[in-house]
Amino acid sequence: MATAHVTCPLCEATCGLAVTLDDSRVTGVRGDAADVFSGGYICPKGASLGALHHDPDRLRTPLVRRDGELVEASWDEAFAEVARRLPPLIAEHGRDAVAIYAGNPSVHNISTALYGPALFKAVGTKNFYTASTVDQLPKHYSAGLMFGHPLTIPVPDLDRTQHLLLLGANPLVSNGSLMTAPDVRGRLRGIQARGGRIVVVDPKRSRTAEMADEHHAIRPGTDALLLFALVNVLFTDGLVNLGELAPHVAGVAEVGVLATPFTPEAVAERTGLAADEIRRLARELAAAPPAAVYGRIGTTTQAFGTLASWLVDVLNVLTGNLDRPGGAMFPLAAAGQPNARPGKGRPWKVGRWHSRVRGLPEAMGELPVATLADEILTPGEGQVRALVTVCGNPCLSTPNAGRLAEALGGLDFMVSLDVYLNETSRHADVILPGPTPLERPHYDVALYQLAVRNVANWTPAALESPVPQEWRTLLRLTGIAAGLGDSADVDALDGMVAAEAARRAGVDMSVAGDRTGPERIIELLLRGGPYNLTLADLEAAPHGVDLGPLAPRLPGALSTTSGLVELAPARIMADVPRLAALLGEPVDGRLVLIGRRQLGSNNSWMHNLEPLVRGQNRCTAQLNPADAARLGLTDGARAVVRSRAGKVEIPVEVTDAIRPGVVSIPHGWGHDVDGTRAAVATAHPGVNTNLLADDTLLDALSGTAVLNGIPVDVEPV
Ligand SMILES: Nc1nc2c(c(=O)[nH]1)N[C@H]1C(S)=C(S)[C@@H](COP(=O)(O)OP(=O)(O)OC[C@H]3O[C@@H](n4cnc5c(=O)[nH]c(N)nc54)[C@H](O)[C@@H]3O)O[C@H]1N2
Ligand SMILES: Nc1nc2c(c(=O)[nH]1)N[C@H]1C(S)=C(S)[C@@H](COP(=O)(O)OP(=O)(O)OC[C@H]3O[C@@H](n4cnc5c(=O)[nH]c(N)nc54)[C@H](O)[C@@H]3O)O[C@H]1N2
Ligand code: SF4
Ligand SMILES: [Mo]
Repeated sequence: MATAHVTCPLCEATCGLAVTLDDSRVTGVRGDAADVFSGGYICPKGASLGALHHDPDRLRTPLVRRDGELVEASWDEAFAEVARRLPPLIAEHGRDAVAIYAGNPSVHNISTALYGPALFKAVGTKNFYTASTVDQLPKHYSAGLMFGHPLTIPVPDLDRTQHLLLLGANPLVSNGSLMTAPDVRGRLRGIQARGGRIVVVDPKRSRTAEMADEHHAIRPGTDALLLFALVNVLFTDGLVNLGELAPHVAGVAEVGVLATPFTPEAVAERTGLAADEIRRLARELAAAPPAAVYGRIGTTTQAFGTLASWLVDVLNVLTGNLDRPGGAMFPLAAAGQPNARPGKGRPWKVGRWHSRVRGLPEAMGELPVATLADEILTPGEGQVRALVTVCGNPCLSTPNAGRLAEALGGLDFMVSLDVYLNETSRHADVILPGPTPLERPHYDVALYQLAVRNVANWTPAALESPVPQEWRTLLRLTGIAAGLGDSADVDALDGMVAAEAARRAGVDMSVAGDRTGPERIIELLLRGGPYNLTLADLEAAPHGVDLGPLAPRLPGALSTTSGLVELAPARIMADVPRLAALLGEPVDGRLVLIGRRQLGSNNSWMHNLEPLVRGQNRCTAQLNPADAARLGLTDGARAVVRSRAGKVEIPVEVTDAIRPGVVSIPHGWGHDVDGTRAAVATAHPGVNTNLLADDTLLDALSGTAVLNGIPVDVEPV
């Protein structure tokens, strides 16, 4: 029996787990009590790492389509097939004819995080899409314009704050997002134990709302109005107090002018919150030393996602809470953090190109995934004819999923890097699987940049992998896309990726000695990082290295041209009239659809693990008793839910936890399609809520899909 100490790569919390192994069998997974960050915390998903590792349906060989069927093939055959089909397609139709979609796990996977960019660059397409445009892009957008870099995102200093105003997030279930914080429940209890308050704004009395001191059931999609009203009160009541931030901030007066029409009275009906409650929330926020405002997916995937994301940090600034202990602070990760060295003052640019069909602007090098189907289905110069998916399941996770499935069915060629034959990869001509989390090394390059405490933890692979590490697969594809054929020298390409990493980190390649692959890159990033750490230091610390609580970082973390926090960026100000226009409009009574997460789900892809799906069907439409009665629906009855984009049939769950006027359906379900290989998931299919999500509804600035606040009609089947 051996015990491996690993960092769980499944969600953003980065828990340390102790995995017991009997040869290559996983016999147990526990929280690692000695982990410097998570201290023994574990959730049901982490506990299922063994089930994931041993899942008989997980792919262990490539699949290649022959005569219409996906059949097992050798790695050489699979790469040969890509080399036979992709380069001629690029030669004939150009690089933009190949689209790429990178999904959520590509951020949690060291291979795709470090080597994905090489492939994306070699393909060189403008049709680059990721899950960010169904997720957090509005936050990158507002942070990029306010602080100078889209990854300069402040996180609530959970362990020291005395007042947390949390909107559109349910970290007790999601375990935190854009806020890496293992054991959120423990950390929130800590706030209450030291006499602080937690205020939750959510159309649903979520688990987080249940433990909070106060819950406000807002009408979906109206957070920007509420936040603006809080700003309005700070100005009218003379509560704006930047404190030590004052010399570092521009645009305060402009924000005050913009906030004028958004009085508590003006937003009360639409938000569903009483004006005097809104006033009280603003006053209590201003009075609490220190406080943090935090918004997540309920505030980003909505029609005013960027405005809401911006206003969250406007409030943090106006109350003097940005960059102070207990407020909203900037982490300083040990490796790979672009803002670790004082800013270069190059303004962050958006809208450098636009999508062909709908003219939607690029941000962070990507286009809104809500328009991927348009680009595939609309003929003409520049039409997308091939697709590469990397750790993504857009057929379940992106809006108007029915139309996307139709589009994928008509592609000339598709490659999926995926560990399952699922709703998306079933459309591929070649599927290339990767190792399980236990068969690969891990270092969380992305998420330590968003952690509520500065930590670093290296995980070596616990088990040998029967399939190539995905960085090698990515580099073989990079070779094909770069015109080097299917047997390019992977080690030479690895050297080129490392050289680029060394250049960016400002260190000499030789400091990494004879290391190769991700180990070499992490070594380079650590050596170029702010703590003078080496990979050997981390190898000697299997439970992680604690680098201390977050420390103030202004003005050094800023990279705006002015060197200041830009509180009133022109692009964002230009979108305020769209929000103000709502103030004059009557509120209609139509039901709106929102989403929710569940402890045992990981977006769309861990439903093939028996321990996570057993028990009652969790894919239900939650309705308030008043709405259910009006519609003639009872608990357990089947309903038809219809939107502009599509319809689904789904069992109803009547609960007073949900606000009247709102329907909640979780995403990631809908495993009832042909041609997949996932017996357990197929037996627990649920329905695909993204058949309802409307691909024409976007946050105007960032192009992020509206997944919360979709107008729907509900009736009994
Ligand atoms: N309606 C609605 N839709 C939503 C959301 C919502 O709240 N409501 N949330 C959105 C959000 S926040 C997100 S992040 C997206 C997620 O959207 P996606 O990223 O498209 O979906 P996932 O379900 O995370 O799919 C991950 C895929 O990666 C594969 N995979 C897992 N691990 C590995 C690996 O190590 N290597 C490889 N090669 N593949 C792997 C899985 O088999 C699966 O196919 O969904 C979004 N969609
Ligand atoms: N167990 C589990 N954990 C996960 C995931 C998972 O699928 N399962 N997915 C991971 C991913 S990819 C992400 S991005 C994170 C997301 O992490 P969170 O942002 O915490 O996501 P949710 O748990 O969906 O919580 C969103 C909350 O927003 C509320 N909401 C909906 N619409 C609105 C609105 O208009 N305004 C307000 N104020 N609230 C609204 C919903 O009712 C819900 O309670 O979770 C991650 N963690
Ligand atoms: S909370 Fe996230 S990181 Fe922690 S065990 Fe669960 S899935 Fe893994
Ligand atoms: Mo996400």
